[in-house]
Amino acid sequence: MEANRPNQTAAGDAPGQVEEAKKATAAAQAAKHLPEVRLVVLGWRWPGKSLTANTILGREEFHLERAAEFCVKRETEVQGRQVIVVDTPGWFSTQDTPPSYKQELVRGASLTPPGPHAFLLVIPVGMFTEVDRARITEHVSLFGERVWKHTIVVFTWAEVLRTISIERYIRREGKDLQWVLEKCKRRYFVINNCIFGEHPQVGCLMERVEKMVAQEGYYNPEEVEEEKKPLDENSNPAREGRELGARPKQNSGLGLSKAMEVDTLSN
Ligand SMILES: Nc1nc2c(ncn2[C@@H]2O[C@H](COP(=O)(O)OP(=O)(O)O)[C@@H](O)[C@H]2O)c(=O)[nH]1
Ligand SMILES: [Mg+2]
Repeated sequence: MEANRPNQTAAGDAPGQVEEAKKATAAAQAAKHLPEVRLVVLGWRWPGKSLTANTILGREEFHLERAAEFCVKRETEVQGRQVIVVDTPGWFSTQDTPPSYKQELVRGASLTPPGPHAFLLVIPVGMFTEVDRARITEHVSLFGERVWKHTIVVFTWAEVLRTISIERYIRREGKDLQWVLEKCKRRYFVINNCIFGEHPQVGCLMERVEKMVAQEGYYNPEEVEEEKKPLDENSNPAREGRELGARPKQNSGLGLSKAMEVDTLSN
């Protein structure tokens, strides 16, 4: 199985792509070996966020538990770099995420000052639906639109692909998954969570992060908060009225049926 396959999209079909490829090459050359790499792991529940975080750290630092409620930060030295990983509780695949969980998710980005170098959006290889795309958009957007510039999709459960290449899987899976990848400028990485300890895949992932940082810098949560402020202030006068208007909806049949939904695995 080819488990470790950093994004190498074919370039050269269109002038735009050539430019992109040139920029990527320049960034790769300029990419600096970061002495410290700060990562936040995102995704819905159970696709392998905690296990991926363990694979990266090369140690069993994070518990594999379905009911995680809080972000957990761990760090260790990996191949000459100090790597800090924040594991997040994740969102429910189909059920509404309670506001407290969303707050906790956002808090994850502030645990690695001055801000994460990368968000790793963990997606298990398998069926990817329109709902998955909507849930990802909803939750990733909690970090502001600019978060996409700092996000790499990390595919887990890649062993199920057997002989199918990841590129073919992405093509076959269709527009929803492709949309997510486009949002991340087609940055993706296939991790093999069956391999533990010394292995080139972690170094390759770190290089992918360094390349992205050379292109995009790191994610600064304070800047995002600043961006949000004027909106919050402007929306204050209307807030009370809107909340009142929204109240009956919370008791509607739809709200109830959603509240009764159980979290189901997406694949
Ligand atoms: N075979 C296989 N199992 C995985 C992989 N990633 C995660 N798992 C398993 O899936 C389950 C959920 O993983 P976990 O990391 O706790 O998911 P989280 O809720 O996203 O943190 C655990 O039993 C893991 O051992 C993978 O890439 N391959
Ligand atoms: Mg977990």
